[in-house]
Amino acid sequence: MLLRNVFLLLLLTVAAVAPARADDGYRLWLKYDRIADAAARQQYARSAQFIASAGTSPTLQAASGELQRGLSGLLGQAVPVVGTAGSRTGGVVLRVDKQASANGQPLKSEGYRLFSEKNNLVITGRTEVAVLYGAFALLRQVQTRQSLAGVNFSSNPRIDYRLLNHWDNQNGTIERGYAGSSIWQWYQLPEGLAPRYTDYARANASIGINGVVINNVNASARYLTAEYIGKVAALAGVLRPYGQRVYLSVFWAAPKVLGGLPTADPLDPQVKQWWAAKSEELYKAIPDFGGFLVKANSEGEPGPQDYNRNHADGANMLAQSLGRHDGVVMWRAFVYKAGSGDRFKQAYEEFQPLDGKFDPKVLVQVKNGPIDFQAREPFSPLFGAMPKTPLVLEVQLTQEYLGFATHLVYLGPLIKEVLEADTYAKGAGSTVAKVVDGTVDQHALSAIAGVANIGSDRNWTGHPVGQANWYAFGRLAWDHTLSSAAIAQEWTKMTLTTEPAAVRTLTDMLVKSRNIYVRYTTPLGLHHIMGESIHFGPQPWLAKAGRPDWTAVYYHKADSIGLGFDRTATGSNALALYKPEVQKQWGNPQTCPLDYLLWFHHVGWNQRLSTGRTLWNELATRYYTGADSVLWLQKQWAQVRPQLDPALHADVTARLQTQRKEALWWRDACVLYFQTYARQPLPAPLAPPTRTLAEVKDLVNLYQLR
Ligand code: GCW
Repeated sequence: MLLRNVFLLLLLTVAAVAPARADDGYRLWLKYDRIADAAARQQYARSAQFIASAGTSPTLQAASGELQRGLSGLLGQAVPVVGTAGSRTGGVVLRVDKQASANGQPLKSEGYRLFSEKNNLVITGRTEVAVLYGAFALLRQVQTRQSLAGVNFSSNPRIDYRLLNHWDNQNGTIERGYAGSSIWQWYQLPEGLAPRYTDYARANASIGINGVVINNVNASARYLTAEYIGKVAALAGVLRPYGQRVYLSVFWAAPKVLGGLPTADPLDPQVKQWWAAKSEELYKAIPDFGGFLVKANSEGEPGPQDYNRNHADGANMLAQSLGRHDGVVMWRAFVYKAGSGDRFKQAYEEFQPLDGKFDPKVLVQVKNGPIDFQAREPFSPLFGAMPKTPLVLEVQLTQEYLGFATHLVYLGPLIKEVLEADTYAKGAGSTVAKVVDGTVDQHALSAIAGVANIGSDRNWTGHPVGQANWYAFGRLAWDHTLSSAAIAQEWTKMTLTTEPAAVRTLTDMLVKSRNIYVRYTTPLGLHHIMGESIHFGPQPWLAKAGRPDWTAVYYHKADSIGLGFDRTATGSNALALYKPEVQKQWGNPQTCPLDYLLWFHHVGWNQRLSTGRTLWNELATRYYTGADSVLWLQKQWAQVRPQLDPALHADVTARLQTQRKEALWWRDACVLYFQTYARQPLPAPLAPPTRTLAEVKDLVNLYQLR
């Protein structure tokens, strides 16, 4: 017995001094490793001697459980959960208070407030989920090493529906997924509930995500079968305590495929009835079911237009099928028809005329830019042009066009750029953020969606920095006024290190990474010049594809005179879709910001730009400096090695090597190809690529071998 105790004691001592196990990234930013600085630990411990939570509901248990796990880990000592504080002080008190307010205003149902009361730290909100969010806010405070003394702050979400869209297929694959296969294990559901689901829910709750569309917008009808509804209900049961509702992407022709009806015409009474019955069935199994996401008449998907109906006919019928239930329909505006002019304009042409025709339960979901998630796009002209319709902003977290899971690209700046873009819909300051959060047009509904970058990889996102994109999306969805740099710093401290110099270096890398990517792939407003089947590589010479607007030449329009797509009045005039103030900013090639230049103008090769260089020289310079900036990223990353987990550090080191190789590939492909039009040498001091255009083209051919 004695021996056993000694052995146990020994084991515990070893565990206490042993270095943390290799960091496999699974814990994401919810790392609760013991704070190294003993004085800091003691300081925090004084305010966290216990957690008082009288609630026994799953949500309150999730909140107190998370606090216990987090604080115990961070402080290196057990923090007990007690029922009520009683006369105790020096602890954290969870309190659901239907009257909770902050700064004289009632909190929103998900908003929380942290404040000190009788030497306790109170986390309050009007709902349990609000308290859960507050618990995560408190942990973030400690994880980022901010003081708890005299804490007094509150936070309300600015956007109501904050959703992840999974493009996950029923067979476990993920469309545009680069981090393994789907985390949903359909064959094990509904009986088998992987612990990973709970960790996923925790991660989402920690950043305020409150809805999950679990399947691909290119949807299978199978999710609407009784069998799958049971499976989805089981998942919903895991997510519910964490404040997340499930939604389904639906296959428009489901009434035919599953219901055996001869049509899927939204105005057909039988079709209406089929959907109404299906919604009823869903709500019976999932009382808080969120609703539907629909990709219709887009990229070959069926839709109401197959029956000469329009998007509003389809969306409204579906919204009405929800009946008295509290659900919504998010109808995607990602549409483009073959052969009808500039693709830039097509979503606008189809959707803008429908403004005012949608049911109040319908939101129209618009991608951030007019084409398709390119590394940089001007904001979609639909923002600011549909005042009567709540619009969902859709951004892509999975890096389909931003280097998959091998390129280090932090998307905070991209998302912020869109949110801050001014549509001038109701005068200056009508930013996309304010259109989306409903303040410009006083909408009752507001929503934002991020296409998830999550898969079965142990670290969830493949590239460790991909986690920062999931994180940043959630933080911005909650509060779009946060700065992308502040979020990067927060994530770095919670996930990688709190050592100040390393935090500075890493934050700087993250903040600059997206512009670096743009420079070596699509500088100056080039877009859609990636490979046909290899969206991470270059193929600017691509001239033939399934449709003209899937080629690269359609977009860059290189010729002997110059480069770029003229979208002014002398060209497609897509610019006219924007408000006059925006047209003024982008309409003149002399004053158009260089980031958008080739989006709107066909510019002569020898045209002098605001940098003092000619277009050709500036283009070449950007490709070269962009590719060389990857060397800078590598150098910065090497510097922080002592502060990071060795396995994680080595992982990113290898990915950066791939990134450098692929940046050179982009540089050489684009410079050599565009040079055949510019017909001039590279400006000094740039040295010509050591490979020929034919050799670079061959690289793509190899990717196309089966
Ligand atoms: O970017 C394109 C992708 C498709 C995707 C489509 C969409 C889900 O290449 O894979 O399909 O957008 O957003 O619907």
